[in-house]
Amino acid sequence: MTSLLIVIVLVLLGIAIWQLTKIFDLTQIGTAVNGDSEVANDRDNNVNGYLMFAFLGFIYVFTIYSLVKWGHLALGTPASEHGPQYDNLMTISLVLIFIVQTITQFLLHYFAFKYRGKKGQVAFYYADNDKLEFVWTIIPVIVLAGLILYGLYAWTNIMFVDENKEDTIVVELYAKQFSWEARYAGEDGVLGKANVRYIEGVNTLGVDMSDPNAQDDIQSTELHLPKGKQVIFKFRSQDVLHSAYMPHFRAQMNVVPGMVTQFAFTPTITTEEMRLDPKIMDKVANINKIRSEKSADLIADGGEALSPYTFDYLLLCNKICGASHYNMQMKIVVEDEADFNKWLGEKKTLGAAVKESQASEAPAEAAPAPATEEQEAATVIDSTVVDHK
Ligand SMILES: [Cu+2]
Repeated sequence: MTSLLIVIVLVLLGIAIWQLTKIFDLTQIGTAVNGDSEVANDRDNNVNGYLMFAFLGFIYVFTIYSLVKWGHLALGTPASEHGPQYDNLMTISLVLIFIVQTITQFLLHYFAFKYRGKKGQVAFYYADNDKLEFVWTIIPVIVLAGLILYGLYAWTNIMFVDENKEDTIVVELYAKQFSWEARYAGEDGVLGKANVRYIEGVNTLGVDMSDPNAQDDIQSTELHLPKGKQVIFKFRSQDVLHSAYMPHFRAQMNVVPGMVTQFAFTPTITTEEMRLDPKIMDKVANINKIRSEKSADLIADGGEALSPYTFDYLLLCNKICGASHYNMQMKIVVEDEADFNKWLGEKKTLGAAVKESQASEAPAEAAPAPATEEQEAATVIDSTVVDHK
């Protein structure tokens, strides 16, 4: 320990002496006889001027290279009704940023080159120019105002939910560390009330079973959506802040504990149709190429080959919510309405599921009891709550 301290002291002493000699060197500026001082001369300025130009070229070339090399990683064909509008806003913003960046970077580096230091050249004093200031203020104002207005228009369009619109379905998405569950409102189109305090056994979403609207609700661990029908999502969280992210549908909404958030969209492309989309086919082929290369390595090591990947829509969590956040996802299946209805029809309603589990657990007990005081006091975070009787 002592020797380490001695070494540190010696190193610091060395740095101090080195710094002192530098200060001494600086005091000698201007007194050098041969002109070999630390002050930049014309040659240094020229080198820096041309380096500025080279850097400008580097920015342009790298931008183009990035677009060509990674451009295909963008999201691809939007699968919801509002998707194209969203993509349009994104494209307009990117094109504007691209134009402004190209021009301003050119000006910045060109002027740095043009007005590089020259021996005997003095800076020109130029106070201000009203006309010039007016132009470079008013142009960004107009462009930004236009962009913001268009953005607000698109946002209201996307976020507007016509609650009275017929032929919609209501789906609740319930987030918890680290999985999703879905609940369909059932025949009546109304979700039953819910609270974490009611979580018990098969009732994993804490639905209030004394609410008449809750009886026909249907729970699922896979999200099925009918093509061409507006889906109103209601988001709830059991524990921490999550974010429901459905990139193919250009949809994202925060999922906040203690409140219900909402988003609605109409899916326009079924899973089967999307699998035939050229961009998706390219992506799948690329992923499978990587997987087969990996499989070859695995087999060489005596392991098992990876199964080939097929495309599926996904619901992902987009807020870092804990250790397994990266794997918090749910498969989304978009299908024709008939298939969707068939799938939903085969599922048990929550009322039936709760009754069934109660019958098998405690045959003596009759109807589902509303939450008792004891249940209210139960730890809400623990979803493995079983029996409070
Ligand atoms: Cu999460």
